[in-house]
Amino acid sequence: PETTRRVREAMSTQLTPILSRYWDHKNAWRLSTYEENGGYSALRVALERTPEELVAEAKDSGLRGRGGAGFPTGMKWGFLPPPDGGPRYLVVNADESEPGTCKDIPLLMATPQFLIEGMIITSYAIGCHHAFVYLRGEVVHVYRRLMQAVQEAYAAGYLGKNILGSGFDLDITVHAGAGAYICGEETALLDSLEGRRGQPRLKPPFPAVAGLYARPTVVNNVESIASIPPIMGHGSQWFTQMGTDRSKGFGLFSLSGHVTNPGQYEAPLGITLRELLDMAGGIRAGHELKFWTPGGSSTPIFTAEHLDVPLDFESVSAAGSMLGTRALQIFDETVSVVKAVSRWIDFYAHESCGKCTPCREGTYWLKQILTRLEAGQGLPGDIEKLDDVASNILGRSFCALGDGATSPVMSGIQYFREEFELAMTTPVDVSFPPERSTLF
Ligand code: L3W
Ligand code: SF4
Repeated sequence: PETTRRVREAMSTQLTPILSRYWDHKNAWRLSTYEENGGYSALRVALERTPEELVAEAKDSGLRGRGGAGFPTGMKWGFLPPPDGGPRYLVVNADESEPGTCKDIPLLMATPQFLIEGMIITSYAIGCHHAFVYLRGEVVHVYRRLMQAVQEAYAAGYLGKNILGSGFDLDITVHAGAGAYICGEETALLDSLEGRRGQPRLKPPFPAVAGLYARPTVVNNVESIASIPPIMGHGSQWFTQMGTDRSKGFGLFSLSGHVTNPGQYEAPLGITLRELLDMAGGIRAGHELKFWTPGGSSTPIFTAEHLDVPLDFESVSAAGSMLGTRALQIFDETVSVVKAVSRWIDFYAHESCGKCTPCREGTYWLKQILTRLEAGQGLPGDIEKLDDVASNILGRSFCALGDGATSPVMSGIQYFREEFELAMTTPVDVSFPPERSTLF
């Protein structure tokens, strides 16, 4: 009830939308539009404060990383060791690749100046003079848009030397990767940015201590950094009015699949799928919800019984999944769970970087078994073997990709075991009523 009350209050007082407030304006992405809507006023205020005050403000806001793990942003900034005269870096993770996740790229296309202003404030707070954006390699249009936005910010004096006469200098480099899901893992991202093959590093040391070029580095998600200007502009108390006790503020929820109006919906954390579906026109006409992911395919699936779970970090975990990136992929009754899980496992097997055995071998074993089941040619014990292989990947992999790959398999069997049993002997396309899926 407390969660619901806070969410409703924040929505009724129209605090949200914030980041997506003028996405539909003509030329929303231009610097002039951003300034007309109050852009860069937070930077002016921030530059008059001390870096320590800004780190404290970020901590007080309770902002937690919007890239999936939910680690407290201000705490991460506070982990940097004291300045030693050498460089320290901010790296923005824009390698958005988690299946179903589509919030950072729309944000970068529509209002990239939120990110740039957030990067300047964050860099000033942590003592960084060269910040990087690591962008997913496939999205050339986003790269162009971001480069234009960075150039506009330089021309207006928001980047470069002596920003707004403050004496603070900052350069931003935008780097496009080569299109590998693993490069969204922060240490693989850093290796890739340094020009190496993108594979995860052993942690610790965490990037805060030894990151880019072995220097102290803050790695934050696009949406986390884009949330900094509103927080610094309005103050941490404003931010904490939204959300729940331990999951403060607002976020972008991406609804895709069998929903009437798919898209990005900005709302306070703690909103439920039922409420989001109200905003998005419901499940497509004539159909009903069967299963959904709360945070992308790396998070265990939910079913219709989870429609009222508050979408905050704690409540989603308590219900057996993860909030992740708030990528809500919605599937109606026409979708075969076996087939959906099989497609996701194809993805993980393809994207496994190969560094550790459980994930490199295990994802292929999962793929082989699921391919047999899809064809109705299961071998005795295949369902148990799926569960066993997944259990042996989980907790034994070098990074979160391996663990994530087990989520759809284990949760799929947990909620829809009878579909896996039917697929042992009958091909999915034949066995699966009432009609062939439109999605897969
Ligand atoms: C200093 C310590 N820093 C932790 C930092 C750490 C990192 C952050 C979170 O995985 C999840 C994953 C996906 N001193 C620290 C410290 N840190 N302890 O905190 O770290 P961690 O290890 O909890 O998570 P991670 O490796 O960042 C991210 C899930 O998100 N996910 C998202 C996927 C999203 C994409 C995308 O397309 N955007 O790939 C979905 O569920 O499974 O569990 O910065 O350094 N003592
Ligand atoms: Fe690479 Fe997978 Fe191991 Fe991560 S879990 S290091 S992606 S092989």
